[in-house]
Amino acid sequence: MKIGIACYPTYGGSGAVATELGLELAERGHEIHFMSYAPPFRLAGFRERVFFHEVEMEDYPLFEHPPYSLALAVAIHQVAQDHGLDLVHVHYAIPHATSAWIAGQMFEGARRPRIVTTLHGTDITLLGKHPSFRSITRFSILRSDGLTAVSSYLKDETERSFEVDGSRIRVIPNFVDVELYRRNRAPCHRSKLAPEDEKILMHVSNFRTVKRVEDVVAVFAGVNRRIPSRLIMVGDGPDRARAQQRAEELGVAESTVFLGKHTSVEEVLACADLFLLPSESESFGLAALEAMSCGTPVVASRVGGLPEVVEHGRSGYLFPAGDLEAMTDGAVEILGSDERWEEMSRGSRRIAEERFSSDTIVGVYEDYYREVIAGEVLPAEPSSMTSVHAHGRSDRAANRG
Ligand code: GMT
Repeated sequence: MKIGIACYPTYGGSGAVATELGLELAERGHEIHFMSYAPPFRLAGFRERVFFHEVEMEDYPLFEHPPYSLALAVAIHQVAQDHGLDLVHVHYAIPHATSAWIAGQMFEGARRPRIVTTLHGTDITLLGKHPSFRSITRFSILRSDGLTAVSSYLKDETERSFEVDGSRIRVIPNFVDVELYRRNRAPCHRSKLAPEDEKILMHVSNFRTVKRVEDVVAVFAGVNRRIPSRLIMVGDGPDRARAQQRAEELGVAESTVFLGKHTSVEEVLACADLFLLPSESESFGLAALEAMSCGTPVVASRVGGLPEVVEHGRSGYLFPAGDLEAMTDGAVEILGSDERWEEMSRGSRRIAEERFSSDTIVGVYEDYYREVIAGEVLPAEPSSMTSVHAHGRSDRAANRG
């Protein structure tokens, strides 16, 4: 298949999933065309059958905010025409699903590529609900030929808040390359991150408010009072300064390292003894899965899709968001006993291998694409739109040419 992928290039889960998916699909013989305003952060080195198309935007003094959504629509239309794309897969609904729909309209009845939208999280749970985006988000996702969500939680949320018929949303969970994300990797950086007698706690994110990075520091401070340890903070974003300030206030600044953005997180995750993800909301928690694949147990919030990834008592512990005392006690329990840690580490790895391996999940995406291209997947239109639905379907049939 010839597949276009539109995603955010910045440090974040949706761009990471889009890129890993594209690269895995290229390995399987598909031709992949990434489209974004910059190369996605995990897209490095030469890969056969992989192309990147930078979305060009004219900087004109009239624009306070250049209309990226329109430029992306033009890019999708152009790349689809030039390369004969079978399908365009957009990651994160805003604005990608809308741009893809506009691009589809630009074919004016000629054969157009099918459009698949994957919902990742705040495109539904936060940003998508905002009055300035809700109607266009709903409209655009309803017009995608295929619609997926990264967890059952996110599917239910979409159904509830956007009145989308849930049976039309396919849950395809995020995945991990279990060969790349594993414990005993060479070279091992552990000795460079912490002295041998200290446990390593780690957090990876884009440091947005929803990640509660100050809680990461507070839980670490509690652990540090009881167990010699070090906190490695990977990533960057708006709340980094607050986390640094909290580390000063709690007297753990010297034991806390802010590594900044890292494109090969597998190298550092493999050194961690515990992963902390105390988020306010999390539709999946890709970073937790990547840690688990490295045999690193997780202490996280029991929110959103996290219980679908982290099994409480088997791969770590889940507690209500903000319950710092429980998180600290859970972390100390895991780190305080080698036997308990080994058990949880094995459990984490096994869950990643058995349920979330890229070998399995990428195949699920391939099958789904084939269903969408064959017209076997119904678009996610609700029954209240029946007449539009019937009209839309005949248009689509004509478009298939
Ligand atoms: O929704 C976001 O905040 C952005 C997105 C991203 O690009 O980082 O994160 C979401 O997508 C990830 C990949 O599917 C999920 O692992 C994250 O849980 C999800 N973030 C939230 O739901 C807050």
